[in-house]
Amino acid sequence: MADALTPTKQQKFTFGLWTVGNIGRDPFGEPTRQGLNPAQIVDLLGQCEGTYGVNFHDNDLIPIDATPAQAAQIKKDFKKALRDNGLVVSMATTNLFSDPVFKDGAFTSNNASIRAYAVQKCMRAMELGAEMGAKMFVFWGGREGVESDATKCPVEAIKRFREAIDFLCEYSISQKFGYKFAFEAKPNEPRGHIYFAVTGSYLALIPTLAHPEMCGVNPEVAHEHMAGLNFVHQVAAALEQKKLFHIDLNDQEFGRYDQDFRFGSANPKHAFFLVKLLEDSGYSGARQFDAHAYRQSDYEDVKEFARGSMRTYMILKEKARRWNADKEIQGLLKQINVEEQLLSKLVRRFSPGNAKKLLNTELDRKRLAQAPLPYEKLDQLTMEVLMGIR
Ligand code: GCO
Ligand code: MN
Ligand code: MN
Repeated sequence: MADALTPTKQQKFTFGLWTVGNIGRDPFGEPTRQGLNPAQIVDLLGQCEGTYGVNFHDNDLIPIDATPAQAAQIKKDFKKALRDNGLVVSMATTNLFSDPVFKDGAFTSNNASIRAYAVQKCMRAMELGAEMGAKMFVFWGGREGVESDATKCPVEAIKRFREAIDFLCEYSISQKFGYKFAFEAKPNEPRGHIYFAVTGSYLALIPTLAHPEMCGVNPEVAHEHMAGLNFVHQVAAALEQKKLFHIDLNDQEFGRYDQDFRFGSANPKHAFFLVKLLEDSGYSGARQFDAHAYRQSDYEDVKEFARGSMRTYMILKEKARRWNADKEIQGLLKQINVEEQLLSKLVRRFSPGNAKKLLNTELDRKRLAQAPLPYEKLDQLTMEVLMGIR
């Protein structure tokens, strides 16, 4: 029976072909699951109620060395599976990291021909994505980095990256693809050091691009946690600049390798504040689960992974609703947000008159420091909402 915890299309929950299609390979071990083809992955997602869409890297759909006839057949089967399962393609991206040609980067490679090949590969991936209906294009520069700074100039790398993106923005406009670009940061893995290590790096780059209006970010929980950061604050920075175009939801223990755990499974408290932020802000983009099931899982369990990702989001959404409706919590929020109309007006905008008035205002720091801040109580009530007894 549908209730507040039943995932709906309204949340735009999506999965990459590479997520539920992950075969359980890791740097130390062989695959533990048989590979599924793209149409089979779409069928699997179709069995997970509430899924809205599916995303892909060019080569998740069409292998890099497929013949034109093979490509045509794969696309046909994939489109049929999308129709049969009522799913859309909400985002597309380019694999600029798997092939050996990208071993030292794509847009930032030291080799001009490799940089040109990377741009060309993106142009083709954009066309493929557009054919499938995607309007969002993600850039994750997995190989854009170094192991040693002896090997590449980090300033030059930024310039090369910008040049590629400016070119591709123009290409999208000229082809009328209607794409928005979303940049995804990660501090390391698979490179020792990756450029544009955190979402803030891209937020700083975007205003320097030729088409900043087309460009935003695709922050991922695990990536900012790998950098030891508070993910919620990174997302808030993007939201505040109207640059949250897409989001990758998963989870990650701090200080570990890139774990890609099921959303909310490692840090439910952070996940709660994230969902609350997304819901309170009215974020309307896709919510992609960029994670994969444990290596031990079979495909039945992979479905549980996908369903669990959406269900956890819905549960946290319901918790956020409860938190917002909780009278005691709201009372505390009122108490800690001390309003002072005249002073707020004074500091809202500089003028010589306001500056003078402010300098002449008596503000008693000892009295101000005494205002109570019952944050222990507020956090405990939050935890009680989260732990399910409130
Ligand atoms: C990772 C990344 C990728 C990207 C994907 C889409 O750590 O492997 O998160 O999964 O999200 O390449 O850009
Ligand atoms: Mn990742
Ligand atoms: Mn990701």
